Amino acid sequence: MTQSPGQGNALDNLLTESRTFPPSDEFAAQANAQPALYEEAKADREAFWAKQAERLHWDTKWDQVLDWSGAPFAKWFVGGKLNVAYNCVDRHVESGHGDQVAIHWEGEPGDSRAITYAELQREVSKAANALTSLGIGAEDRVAIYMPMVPEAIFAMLACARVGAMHSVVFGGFSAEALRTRIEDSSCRLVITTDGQYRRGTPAPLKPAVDEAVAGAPSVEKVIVVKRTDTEVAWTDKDVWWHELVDSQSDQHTPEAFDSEHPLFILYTSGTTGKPKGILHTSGGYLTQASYTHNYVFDLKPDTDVYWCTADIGWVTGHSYIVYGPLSNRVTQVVYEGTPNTPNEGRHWDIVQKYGVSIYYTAPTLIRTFMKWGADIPAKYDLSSLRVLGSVGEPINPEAWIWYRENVGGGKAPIVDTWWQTETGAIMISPLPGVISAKPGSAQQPLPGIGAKVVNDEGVEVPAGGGGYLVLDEPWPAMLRGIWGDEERYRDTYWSRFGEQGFYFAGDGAKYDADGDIWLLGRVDDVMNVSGHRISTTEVESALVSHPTVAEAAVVGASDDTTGQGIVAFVILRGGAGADAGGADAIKALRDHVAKEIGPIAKPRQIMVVPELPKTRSGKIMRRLLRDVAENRAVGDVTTLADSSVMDLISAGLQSGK
Ligand code: 6R9
Repeated sequence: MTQSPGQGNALDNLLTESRTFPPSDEFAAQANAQPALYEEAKADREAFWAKQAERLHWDTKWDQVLDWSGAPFAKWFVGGKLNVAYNCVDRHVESGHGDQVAIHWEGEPGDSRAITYAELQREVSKAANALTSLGIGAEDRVAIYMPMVPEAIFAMLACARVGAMHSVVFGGFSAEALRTRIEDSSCRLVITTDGQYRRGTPAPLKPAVDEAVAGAPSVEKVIVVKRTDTEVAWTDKDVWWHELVDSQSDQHTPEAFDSEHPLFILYTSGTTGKPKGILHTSGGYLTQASYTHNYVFDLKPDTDVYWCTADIGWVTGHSYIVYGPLSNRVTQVVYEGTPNTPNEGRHWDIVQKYGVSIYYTAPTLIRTFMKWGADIPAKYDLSSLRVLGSVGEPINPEAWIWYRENVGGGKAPIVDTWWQTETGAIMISPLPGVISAKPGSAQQPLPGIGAKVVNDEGVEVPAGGGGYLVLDEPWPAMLRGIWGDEERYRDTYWSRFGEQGFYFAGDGAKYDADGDIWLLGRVDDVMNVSGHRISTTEVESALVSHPTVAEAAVVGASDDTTGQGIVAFVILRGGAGADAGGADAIKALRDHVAKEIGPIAKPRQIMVVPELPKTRSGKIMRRLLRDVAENRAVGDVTTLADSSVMDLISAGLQSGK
């Protein structure tokens, strides 16, 4: 079901925002990005991207920048060969930066480790040798299910080094979610830890792997990193990381792979229950990750300390912790834990400790910091911060201003970066030092990127108009498909505006009077909870798999902290018993969803209803349920098969049933 774009009252406030924050002369003078970059890209897009690809080391140069003859399947830097891990590690050692810290790793309990590029090279080489010793090589799939420990990054780079594809599964996902992802891409190997620190206490992780692997026959081995020293059950597939990897040689010669060699699969929610395995390849992906990281964050590799707070289980962790930053020889902080352990000042303590100068996070966390109070960051020296970033969902102007004032000292430029798992790298964002920032707007496509807001017919809307966000030119880091499902790739992204050949992003958007782009949230049945994509169907399937539930409908309702909150409407089965709608039963349903998908998918609220509003063709009208969930008067009910259903629902909810 499609909502009309631009819905939602919180977003109306967004669009009345008119403040702008021009860059200081001082910042502009030293910025990596200059206004000419836009001109250059416009003059010759392919030449522009070829120039960006020169940022990398190629063993064999490409002979064609873009081959779009098989659209919508792109090939970038055709004929080129490179090794992605060599580009992120070895070449920095070879250029004399082996002693530079690549990763300041900060464990949640307070342990820490500084890893230089020379050490990173040794660790990745050992891990690559370990993979080879297990027979893992080009195009094999490796699932990585780990917390934010250094070995997670070593593992990703080791896969890239031997040409295997990693499929990182967020450590907060359930055993069942892990199993379906392992199965979908037939992973041969899983890399995990015994446990993970969560809010100050070790929680087991390996049991979920045991459960998943028991139902996933493709898995031959499981490598286990000892992190929490939690006792774990052992199977004959298991091998300790420290036993397997530590004994390997720290010398490894990287092989050059084709520019279009697959690099990774990352699963993301779509509009059906089954997550999509988004496929990314090597040369184009790394080019755009590197280019955007350099210009959007104004990275100065010799002096900056960069920190992206994402988890490697999400695309932001892939492109802006691992591939973009390391290809640019960053010095970065990687933090293992939660922002309020041991207290709500933990992030600011880390900024102060390492002198973080670039900080990239999500609006949901900024709003949480707001709730905790400005007095917390005020206790720390945050004067090292010079660029702030935001990603994952629209940032409301209040949060933007709070971020600028209380974290950025009233002067650090904020980059609001719009992109997706599918786009692989940032697509729309102001360039710091060039563009006057506008709170709440991602503003302009980056040089080299084509993005537009169009109406239902695919015609670009005028300034002030709203519609759908589309990408009208292929881009280097674009997905190369959905794993094992070519048809779904075409259907999901390329059929909506097939005639025009536009990529349909699934987001509503609007131009303001200046022609700047404002993102308005998803227009499909994908919710955005704390920046995480979760489909309504996924949660619905989890609910109806519980024996007491007959039918379920799920909507994303606006939420002050998490952007959207999951609200479920359920019809109970006839024989479910008198207590099935009681508090305990509701809790059991929430826990059931957590078990099926993961705690992030737990509904904020579950309402038991006698009926669901449906059209004559049987489609659930989520728009009406959203009205109920957001405490609004219920909108137009004329297309309902039975228009009295909404009265029934409202009456039932009022009487507390
Ligand atoms: C990188 C990432 C993608 C969806 C996207 C959109 C939303 C991301 C945004 C934003 C407004 C921003 N989104 N960044 N909306 N402003 N700056 O988040 O990837 O997890 O695939 O989510 O997130 O709705 O379509 P992913």
